[in-house]
Amino acid sequence: MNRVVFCALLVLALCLAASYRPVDAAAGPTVTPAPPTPSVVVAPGLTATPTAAPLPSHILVETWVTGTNVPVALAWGADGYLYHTEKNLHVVQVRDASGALIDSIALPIPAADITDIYGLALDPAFPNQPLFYVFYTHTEPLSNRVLRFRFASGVSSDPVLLFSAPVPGDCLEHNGGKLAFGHEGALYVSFGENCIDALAQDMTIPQGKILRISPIDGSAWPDNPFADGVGPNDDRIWALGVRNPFGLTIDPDTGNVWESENGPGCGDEVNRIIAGGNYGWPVSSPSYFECIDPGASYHLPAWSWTPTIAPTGLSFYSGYRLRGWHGDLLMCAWRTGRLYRFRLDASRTRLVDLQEYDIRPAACKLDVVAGPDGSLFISARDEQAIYRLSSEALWLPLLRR
Ligand SMILES: [Ca+2]
Ligand SMILES: [Ca+2]
Repeated sequence: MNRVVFCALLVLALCLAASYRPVDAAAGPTVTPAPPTPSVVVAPGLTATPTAAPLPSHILVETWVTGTNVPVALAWGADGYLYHTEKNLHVVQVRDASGALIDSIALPIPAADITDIYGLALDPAFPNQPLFYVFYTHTEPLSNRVLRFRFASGVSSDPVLLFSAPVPGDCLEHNGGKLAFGHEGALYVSFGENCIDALAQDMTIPQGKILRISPIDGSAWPDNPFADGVGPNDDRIWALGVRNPFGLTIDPDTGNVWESENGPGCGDEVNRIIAGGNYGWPVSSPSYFECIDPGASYHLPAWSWTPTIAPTGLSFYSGYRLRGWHGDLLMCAWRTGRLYRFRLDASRTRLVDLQEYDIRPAACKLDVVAGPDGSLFISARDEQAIYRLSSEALWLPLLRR
């Protein structure tokens, strides 16, 4: 083989191994990728990061709120208010359509018991049922918890502890901690492995899992895939093998569950989570080969990244204000601050295209949700801001000419 042909083949091999790859998660465990050979293992560090495109010119980016304190989770209520957690302030903030802060909801437990608040969900019947669900880290005993409480007439009340899991080591990271309601009424919880890899495959504990519980009392949802009514396996488990799932959302069209998670230096993922699915961590990632060979026995990601981008908030865009975006899956990323927009196929089970947007000077680092008017609301930590992306009327630029 002459040198030119050899180089061409090597470049082709690197490109194939390193490129973004939408993977058919629906194919499941029957897909058996060929094990990598050493000649392509160098690929992870060479993966090209696609160039982010600017937003379409008719989309306006505004700083909606400044001076926030780690707004990890955003949720619009049907009452027209935005509710968001403040990770370090131990409250749920309430903002009106102008962004003005109109209330700060203290949880009905001692503030000294709270380290951080991560996830937030509003009851499906909100505001008729003014029930809030928060995922937070409790101080003593040190544990990750899901708390339901009522907030009405300016008063928080009726705390119900739906879930509590002791922190198994000394790592208070990889908590995940996002909450989402399924169409059947179950509460889904994305729970990280608290930095202990092996826990993600341990069926007796909830770490490293997607859980599906009753929002009434926190019990396992009756038809959970591993529910048998007895121990030692945890009947609340809906899916397993996840690392640090910092995004969780439900497709409003299908009820499908989607998750984003942070990989170990490679292999950041978006997954479509199905009942009983094993998403591989850490068994699929035991070595330097982890980003090349996800293994044959696990559900492959719907999308993956190397090098990592640290995916965070994830939600579907159900609005119409951003023309052509309806039904797309949106995501933020901690490392890049870009806005990620995925298109799905007709079955809405696969991601078939990704567009990355550079929205500077704004940043999409924590969460992204659509507001009631179809605008997008995006949060970032270091910038202490919530941004709004809305669509300028298409005829306005013509008027300005
Ligand atoms: Ca059991
Ligand atoms: Ca995985």
